[in-house]
Amino acid sequence: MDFDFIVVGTGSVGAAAAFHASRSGLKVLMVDNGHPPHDLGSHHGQTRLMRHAYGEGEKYVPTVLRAQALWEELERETGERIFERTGVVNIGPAGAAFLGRVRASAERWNLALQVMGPAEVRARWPQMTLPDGLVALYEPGAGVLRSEASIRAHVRLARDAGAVEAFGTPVRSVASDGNGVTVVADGGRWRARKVLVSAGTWTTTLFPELPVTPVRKIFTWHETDGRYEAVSGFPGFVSELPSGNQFYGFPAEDGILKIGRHNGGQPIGSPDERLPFGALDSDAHEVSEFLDRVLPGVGAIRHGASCTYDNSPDEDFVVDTLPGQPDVMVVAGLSGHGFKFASVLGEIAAGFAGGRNPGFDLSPFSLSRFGQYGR
Ligand code: PYC
Repeated sequence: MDFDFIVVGTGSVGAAAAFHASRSGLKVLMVDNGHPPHDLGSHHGQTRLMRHAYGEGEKYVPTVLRAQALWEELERETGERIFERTGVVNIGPAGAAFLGRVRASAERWNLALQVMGPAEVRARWPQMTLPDGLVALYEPGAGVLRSEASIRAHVRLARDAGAVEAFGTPVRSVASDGNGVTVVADGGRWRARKVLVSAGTWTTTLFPELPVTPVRKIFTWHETDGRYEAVSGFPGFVSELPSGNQFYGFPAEDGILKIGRHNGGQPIGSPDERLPFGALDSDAHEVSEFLDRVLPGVGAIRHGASCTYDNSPDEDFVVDTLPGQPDVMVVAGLSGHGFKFASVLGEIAAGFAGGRNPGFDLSPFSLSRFGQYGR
């Protein structure tokens, strides 16, 4: 056997998995199509939101709290800026299911959450206008993660702990035979006891039968007048408008505010079908509805980028072994809200490699919830 553990896709989850596994003494190979961090997948663009009172469901809260602790450990160990507690405000129609789940998560897990109406929002953030019928749930313990910085840190620490790398190396197949797993790549063929496939859109290239749809998404950076920075108390935000469209964004940095639309986008069949920002006429107007209605003082687009969401049918994660291949774990379908979990998903994958119990209920993330994958 060449390795105890091969990580196929060393992005957000893979880099964390390689770090935890190599720290636990396993012989680890990190493989990636590019040279992580890079802008080929879903982790570029500097920042991601960290939320704990989780609108996608209470089932995520135990793992997200562990993820928070691990991000803070990474920050302490490296001295890098990984997490900033800016607070995040959840905005939506008063009866929205997402907000109901934010409240339920906060209540069940005793997380600080402030309920705010339009007048309180305007008093606290005069830059923000809450359209009629919308309410805000502000989570002061939430904030912003630095995505590329954290991947760089995990890869470096994994290397320091002995992990080796095959970057710039597209993987062509991953197959288990009962005695181990063979990974075949351009320029390499290796055997390992266990493999993690955390390759984002490339996961569907390797395993097209998985219930994951890659979607091209864009986000844009906008000029502001300096009132939208975290130092001025401006928070991260996620929002659903009465139209049903969902948006997210970050406090400005150096006067530039990043924002994206969470729903919509263009389904793509493979990573190279993802067109760059500006290729579609609609790119320039993607977030206009939100800016016009909620942040009317934010200015023109300075620049934009495209990235990929890998959506599962229910937009919940897939964290499971492959049917008939119990030594191959797949983390997929992160559906645009997974980055914040990368630290804990990496720890869980390293536990899988080391034969340890995950310590979390992963049944909501099983493949068997999609009938054809039942075993
Ligand atoms: O995880 O908060 C999030 C998020 C929302 C949109 C994109 N990511």
